[in-house]
Amino acid sequence: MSDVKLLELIRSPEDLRRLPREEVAHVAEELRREIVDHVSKTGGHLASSLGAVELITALHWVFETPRDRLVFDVGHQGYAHKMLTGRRAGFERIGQEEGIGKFLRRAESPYDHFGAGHAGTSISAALGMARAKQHKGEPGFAIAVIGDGGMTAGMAFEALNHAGALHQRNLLVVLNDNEMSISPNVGALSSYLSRKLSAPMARRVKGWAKEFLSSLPGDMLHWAVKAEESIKVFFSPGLLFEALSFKYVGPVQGHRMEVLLETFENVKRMLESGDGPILVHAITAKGYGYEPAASDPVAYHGVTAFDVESGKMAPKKPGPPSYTKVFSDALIRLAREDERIIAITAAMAGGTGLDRFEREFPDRFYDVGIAEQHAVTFAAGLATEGMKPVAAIYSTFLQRAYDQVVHDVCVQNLDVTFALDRAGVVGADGATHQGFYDIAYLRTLPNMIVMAPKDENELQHMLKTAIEYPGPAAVRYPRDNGFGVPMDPDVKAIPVGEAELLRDGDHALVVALGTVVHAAMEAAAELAAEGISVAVLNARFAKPLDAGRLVPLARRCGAVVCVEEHSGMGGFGSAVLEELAAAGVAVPLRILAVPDRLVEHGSPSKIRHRLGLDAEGIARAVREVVGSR
Ligand SMILES: Cc1ncc(C[n+]2csc(CCOP(=O)(O)OP(=O)(O)O)c2C)c(N)n1
Repeated sequence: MSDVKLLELIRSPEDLRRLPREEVAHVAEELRREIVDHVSKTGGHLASSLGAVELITALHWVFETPRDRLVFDVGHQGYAHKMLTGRRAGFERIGQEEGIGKFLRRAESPYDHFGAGHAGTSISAALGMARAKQHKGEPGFAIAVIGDGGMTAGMAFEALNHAGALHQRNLLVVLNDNEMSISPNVGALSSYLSRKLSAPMARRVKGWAKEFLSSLPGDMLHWAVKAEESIKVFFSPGLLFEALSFKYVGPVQGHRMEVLLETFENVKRMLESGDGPILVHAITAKGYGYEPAASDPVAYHGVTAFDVESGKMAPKKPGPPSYTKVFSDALIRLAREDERIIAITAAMAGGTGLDRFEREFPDRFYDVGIAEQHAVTFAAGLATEGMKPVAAIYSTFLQRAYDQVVHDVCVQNLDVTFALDRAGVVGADGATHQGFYDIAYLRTLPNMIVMAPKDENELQHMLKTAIEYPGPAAVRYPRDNGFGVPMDPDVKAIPVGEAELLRDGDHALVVALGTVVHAAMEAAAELAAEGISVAVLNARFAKPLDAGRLVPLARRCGAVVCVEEHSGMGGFGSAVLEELAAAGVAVPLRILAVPDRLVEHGSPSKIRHRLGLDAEGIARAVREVVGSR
């Protein structure tokens, strides 16, 4: 067990602020040890949280939280914040039922001023708070802590632009720059911020440049001023922010507590005298202070339980491949045959399995940064030129690019494939990451087709179907391992809109979409033993529906249960209802889906059980619907 003398005294940031300055660094050390200790048992976001320990501790010590609003981008780096704000005990069950969340949530603590999970929101939210304080005439500041990855989100720039225009004097942005997103950060901004030249060296070079310039003859003055400016641009990452009307402070060493305390104290004084908005550029290292995480921050971004001594995580249990892996294998195969296929990710190369595609086709792979909106319109642009872009974006993150899907892809009927990983229950990541809305937000769009495979074998066929389909097509699949079904050696497109009758029956029809088809088959077998004969239709497509199969089956069976791992409102079951109503089929019908409330973190199987999305729940619904006739 780690040695936590000081942390025992800290129930809130007020307790931290009572400690003398020279103790603050020790608090950070204890926090770091405790984070490693806890996460080694539960899993969680390790490298990012370790990289932000000093920043968080220093901010809480210098600023008057919660009067001063601390807003974290994503919130995955905020474990030290959780520990300093009375949630140390909660780490025993982080990400599990009844435990604290992996991200920050307003419901969890009065110190969590803004919940998140998705990147790029912190500056906008903090600006709103800073502005509200100004409207209400209240003292204090709003502070956004954002990573260099988060800063690649367009929204972050929209907020900087607005804050600069407002000259928001009570706003502080802390840029936690570790040159990493989940993978190494990408983009021109990242290169611009990168500190290949250390600050002292930049100063030396600037000094040298000044001397040189002052020795030039007078008629070259104009040139000299311009040259001096361009040297500044070249060596100071601050000019970008200064152009947006922020005062730039940095770069500062983000793990040296004395440096941070002094910097934030100065910055606080500047804010008090109306000098905001200010951006502090802190240079940090992901995984800092724990060797295994520091040397492999990609692997230690999100970890399962591990051994502290060796850093080793438990080896993956042998078993069927994940849907993610099946997707990337299938895409690589298809790309070998079709040079037009281009793969796009928004900062999730590892998560979507596209890192493997990149290894084989580096020139046909794009990581655009945390920029889902751009990813979609970039794909649309590629499609106008006859390429076959595949945008692999988690169901939850595609929400951000809704208008791009509508306006840029669907309205122009462009040939873009959307591979929606993490569709359905996500488990420990909780409400912000559940993939419960994609069918609803996609099936309403003209030209779009939407499908979900019943197993990993069907996923490869669906990917081919989507890529061959000449318009927008989406395939949704879960964060899971497959069932271990045999994989067909030949990948073949499925006729668009064709469902598959897996089992015939007379008393009820279960229409299922996606991997819940397996639970539906189990339920049907169980019900057969009770004398209830159930037909199971694997819908395959949420749009277009196979009305030719669905309508006569529903009419004959006289009772229907629809099953999907998605919100019941506007989802697949709703689509079935619409179709049956249009055909004049009025039979008892139940939609088994996610109800109209948030589903927080927890184990996926328990969540599915609670929602009735397993064989037991399906059998229960069938009995009810048959009994209600
Ligand atoms: C909109 C959105 N897309 C993708 C993600 C997945 N994601 C979580 S953390 C992260 C990297 C964030 O990098 P950075 O902001 O630099 O923080 P660091 O982990 O490096 O401290 C990404 C891409 C997300 N949370 N939100």
